[in-house]
Amino acid sequence: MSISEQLFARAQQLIPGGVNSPVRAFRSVGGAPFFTQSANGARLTTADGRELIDFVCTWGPAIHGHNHPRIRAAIASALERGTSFGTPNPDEVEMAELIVDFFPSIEKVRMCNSGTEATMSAIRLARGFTRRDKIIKFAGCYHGHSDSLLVSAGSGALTHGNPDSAGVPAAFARETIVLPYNDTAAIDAAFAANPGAIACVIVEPYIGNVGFIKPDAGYLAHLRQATTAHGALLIFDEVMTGFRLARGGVQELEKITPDLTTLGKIIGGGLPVGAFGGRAEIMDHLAPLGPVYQAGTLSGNPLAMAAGIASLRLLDELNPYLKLDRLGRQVVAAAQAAARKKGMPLQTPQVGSMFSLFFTPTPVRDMPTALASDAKLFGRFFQACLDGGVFLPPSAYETWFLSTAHEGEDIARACEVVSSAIESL
Ligand code: KE4
Repeated sequence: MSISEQLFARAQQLIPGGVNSPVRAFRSVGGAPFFTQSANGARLTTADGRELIDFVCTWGPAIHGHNHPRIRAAIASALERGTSFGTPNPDEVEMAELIVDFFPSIEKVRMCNSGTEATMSAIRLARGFTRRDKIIKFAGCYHGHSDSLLVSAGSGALTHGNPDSAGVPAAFARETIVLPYNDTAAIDAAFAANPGAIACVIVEPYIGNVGFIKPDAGYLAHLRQATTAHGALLIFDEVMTGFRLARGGVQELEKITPDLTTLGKIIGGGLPVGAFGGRAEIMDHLAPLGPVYQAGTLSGNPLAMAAGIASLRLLDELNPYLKLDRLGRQVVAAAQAAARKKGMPLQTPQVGSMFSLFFTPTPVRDMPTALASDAKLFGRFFQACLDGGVFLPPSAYETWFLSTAHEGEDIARACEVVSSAIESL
């Protein structure tokens, strides 16, 4: 047995499914997951010493590649001063100043420990601010695993065929209206049917959790107009896209100003983090100023703040967005060329360092068209890439990520592997 297999056997005795997050279990692509011993740049090294070019990038945080020396040094320096204080610390202020600078729509921000906490808290804040109970989300969007949002969710929930998780009381689910993405009539009808009852609309402005899906032209502007007209808050969940697709996320690319934004991943430099922010008049409803309670023992943790500050400062120094887009285009071009040679239908939606491959002739614009793609064929493609030394997200319904560290031999090698994997199907 390999070391990963031995570890997985032990893990399955003690951890449900042997993993601490379901999508890591490889259940939808087959085979057993490898265990990672270390990570550097664009590569993971498995417990058995195998090097893999990584297109998961720890699901988004590693935009500068793994174990970047500047981020490592920042954590090491912070570690000299201790790990957690339970009081405000200077880096929390610097992180807040950076987030407000990167996202002009954010006047005030609250740190927390995960994207789930960020979206759960933003929803509660929207309900407290508007004094309304219903929320709107979109089929396939994944905003973490809080009860109100685990309804028709994407990512691991969709991957494992339980987009409506067990354990969510019907009373909770009833307050969540789920609409099709990219359907303006549906949003208008929902507001008409629920006058004065909808607290907010939460959306992944570019979806990353059904695979990568872009909004139709004008769709986000329609969400903005409809929420304003009906007194509901517009929440952009930019946990994935924030800092990754542009300095100011999708709201900068699309020039749409949401009322609240949720963030995570990159702002922790790989350590546990989440954040939510928006207009001061809304944020000031949060305790200790206002009636909406929200808290966290490790919120603003000094190690996570140091890592995140280093990550954000690097973004400003490097301004990597054009390079990341070029690298993303390189991979999808290689995949399309290989598919064309085989006469195989392939959709490859891509913006910057986020993209997906859907094996389907139909352009993917929502959850149904994503589900119409051939997930079994993706599983075979995933295994062929892994055999070639390239690790993709282990699901047909996830976004691929790449980092500045992929530039050079790694991206060239990855394009070869992806192309030959498609040819082998
Ligand atoms: P976390 O609670 O996992 O930190 O963040 C939840 C979340 C919220 N919003 C968006 C847009 C997200 O993509 C996520 C988490 N993303 C998944 C990847 N599809 C995390 C991977 C996992 O669940 O293991």
